[in-house]
Amino acid sequence: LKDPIAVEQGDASSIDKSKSDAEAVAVASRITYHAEFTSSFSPEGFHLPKAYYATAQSIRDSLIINWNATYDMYEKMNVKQAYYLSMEFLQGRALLNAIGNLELSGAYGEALRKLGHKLENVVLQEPDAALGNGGLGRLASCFLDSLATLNYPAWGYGLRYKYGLFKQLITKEGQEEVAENWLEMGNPWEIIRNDISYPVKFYGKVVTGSDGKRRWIGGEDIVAVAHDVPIPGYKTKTTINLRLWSTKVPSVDFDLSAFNSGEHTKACESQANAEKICYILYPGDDSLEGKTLRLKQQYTLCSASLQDIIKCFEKRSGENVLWKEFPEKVAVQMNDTHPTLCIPELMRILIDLKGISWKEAWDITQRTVAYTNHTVLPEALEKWSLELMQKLLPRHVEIIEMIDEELINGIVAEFGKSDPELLERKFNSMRILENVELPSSIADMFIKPKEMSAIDTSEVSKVSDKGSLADEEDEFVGNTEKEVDLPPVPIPPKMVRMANLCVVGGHVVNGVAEIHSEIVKQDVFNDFYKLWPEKFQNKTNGVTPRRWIYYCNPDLSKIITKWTGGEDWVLNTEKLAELRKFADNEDLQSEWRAAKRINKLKVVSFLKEKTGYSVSPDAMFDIQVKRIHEYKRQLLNIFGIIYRYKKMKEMNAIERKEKFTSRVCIFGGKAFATYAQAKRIVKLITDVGATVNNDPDIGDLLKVLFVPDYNVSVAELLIPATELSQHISTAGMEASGTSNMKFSMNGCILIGTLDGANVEIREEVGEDNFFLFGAQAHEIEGLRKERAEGKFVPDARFEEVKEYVRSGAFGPYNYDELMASLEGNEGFGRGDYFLVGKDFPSYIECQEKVDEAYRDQKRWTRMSILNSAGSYKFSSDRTIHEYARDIWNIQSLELP
Ligand code: GL9
Repeated sequence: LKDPIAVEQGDASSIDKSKSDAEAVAVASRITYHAEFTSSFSPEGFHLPKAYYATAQSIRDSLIINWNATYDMYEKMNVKQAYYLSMEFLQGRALLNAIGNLELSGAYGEALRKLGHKLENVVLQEPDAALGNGGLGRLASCFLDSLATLNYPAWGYGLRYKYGLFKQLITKEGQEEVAENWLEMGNPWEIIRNDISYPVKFYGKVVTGSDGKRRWIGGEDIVAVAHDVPIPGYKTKTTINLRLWSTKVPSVDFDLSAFNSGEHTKACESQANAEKICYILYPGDDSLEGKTLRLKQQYTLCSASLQDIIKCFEKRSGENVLWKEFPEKVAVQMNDTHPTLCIPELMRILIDLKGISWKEAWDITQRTVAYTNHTVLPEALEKWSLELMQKLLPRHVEIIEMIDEELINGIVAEFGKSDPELLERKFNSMRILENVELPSSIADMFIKPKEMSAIDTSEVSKVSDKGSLADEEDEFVGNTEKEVDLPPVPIPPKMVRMANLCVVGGHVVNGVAEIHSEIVKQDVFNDFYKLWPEKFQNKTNGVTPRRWIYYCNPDLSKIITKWTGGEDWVLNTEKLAELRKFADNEDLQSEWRAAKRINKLKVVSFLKEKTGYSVSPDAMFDIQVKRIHEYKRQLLNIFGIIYRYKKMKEMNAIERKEKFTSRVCIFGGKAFATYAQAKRIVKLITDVGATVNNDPDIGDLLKVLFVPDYNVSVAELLIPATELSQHISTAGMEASGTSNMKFSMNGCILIGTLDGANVEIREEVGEDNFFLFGAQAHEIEGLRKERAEGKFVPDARFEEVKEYVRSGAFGPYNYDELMASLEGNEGFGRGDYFLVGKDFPSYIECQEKVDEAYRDQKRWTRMSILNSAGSYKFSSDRTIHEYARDIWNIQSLELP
């Protein structure tokens, strides 16, 4: 394989060359091996899809070697490991990342060239792994990258959804959803571990055995099977595991006799029932069936992962398993409340299956698990119907009831019994069970003598023993019928508050940006915070600089490497700060602008392909990409655009050009399929685009585009090309945001409110390099009140925009319901809960400042450089170091 002449001559560069040639030849032969023997394509040809699968499989071989070595070492050294449990992992594509992390880009590029393909085309064949929805899922994936890169012993655990997040089509009607069959052609990254599977039970009942122990028996059994995805670190051998569960029935469950007697569908029913658990992420939950399925998903994740973690702990412990040492070997992180069932599940396994006392099990559980809160939106703080949970997970409900009772006793012990009103307030905010009677010893304190005689308490407890809401309602109506004067009062449903269970059961609760963590302490969980202040922490989010600068923006990366004196910034982002010295340097500035232009040109062709519209690369690229949600206020953005358009129309051509800089306004993001208001916002954006983009008066001065099917790969393309990036949520509502970090790293300037991580980004990049507007978090409550009392007078410009939309300027669609959300409280009215009207004037005034800054390209480039330079704090490496040190207590350990 070596060139003998070059070796003989001993010329260093030819030796290098022959070495890399040899490497490329070796890689090519591995690729052709997989193309022939392991790819699932017919033998003829070596087309792009086949090239992708064979290339991925060849690199997977290298990953498997490193991955085995990684976990062998962890097992031998018996180190503490962190387990990150998440319903979502938004991995995106893996090929370029894997090749780059193994430092094989040159060899793979050359090998594929020899085989007739370009690496950059091959990587585009990979479908995005979209097992997530938004920031929370992408954060989990960034964390895995940092964990591997920093050599922390860790695992990711999730579900292997058969269909990824839906594919979004933009049609004349607005958003339409179609299933994303990402596994259709097979997934070259995963390895099915048929030998690693665990039983998971639903329904059934709990009985007390002859030994006095509670046993959960009967019900429906399924099996969770492990699918492993190797996650390589950057420039390290450490390769960690993302273990995803799929579900099936135990093989004995196939009803052979039904099948043979012709009842084919019936025979396959239980299989379909088990498999559907892992069909999609967040199945619609309006129906009871939908709710049940979601709860089954959550329990499957928790149960299978914990059984796996425990089995591994037992194996490492050998003969002598010391359960109290479990928290010294295992840290479980619950990514939001979706994996809350880890708490009762760990308790159940320890008590019922391992014979540990309640007290010790509770101590172990609390020291093992920790909880990250990702949102303060009340509708997102999960609650489950107690009735449903009781049916599906009867033993877990017993355990939750015990935890709730201990909590009640703890609260009474803390505050005494002298002030029942105070106690009642505490119970209302802190109890895990909502609308559930207090234990009688405590309940007596709250029932005044008159009520005592009116309510037959024995009756109430009998009703709840039946555990059926329907029964209860009947019973209640029966009771009230005696009270002729009183209309029947509906009984509020009994619920389990998952976030409260997380706070009680975990040893740490963390928010994801400083302002958010403060809100968590001062507002959402204030009573808990006052009781256990030491539990609460902040861990400001971060994103991996590998995917989000180095791989997605190669032109900018080269410039950063040149001006900071090496590639070490990819691992030590603090180095980015060195760019500050050169912010005004003309050479850097012109290189910087040239890189941005190359990225913009790529987006110009992408937009043409995806939307049919041609845009000018000379216009400012102004982008808002994120899930569509009222609190994120895409509506404020499009209202600003409509206002701009209207003003343009009122001017003559010369005035227009003088007053406004050209902009390409790009939107992207998915609306949850059942979120009607968000879908109307998508429709409005596309309607405005259709009018503005075809208006000959406007030309290149303004274009409005909605990029369909926003996902990780689209983000990798758009972010490097962006100049202005919008993060304009109602203050206090965006927990952190993570795309704001990605944009800032790539030299985009943010326009935003003081919300989430914007606050810290602005601090780091400097006030002059951030376009700030809008009300602040502490003002929001007062403003809403003012609005509700009719004291708020909206700005005339805001009213003008609403009128313009209503006038039909953007087509015949009826926007009444969308507009009503900005008004009153009747009908569809939501009283402008998200304060679009309030922030509108300061938003459009701020946008004028943006125009002015952009006209001065030197100033703009300086701002852009200072954004990249100031973004180093937002590497997920920093975040992961903090989790490792402050929450998990794990040590970095590199393979020799
Ligand atoms: C989110 C927050 O809304 C974001 O502000 C935050 O950056 C991320 C990660 O911490 O978490 N919380 C949340 O529920 N989602 C977030 O993005 N939702 C989805 O990902 C769907």
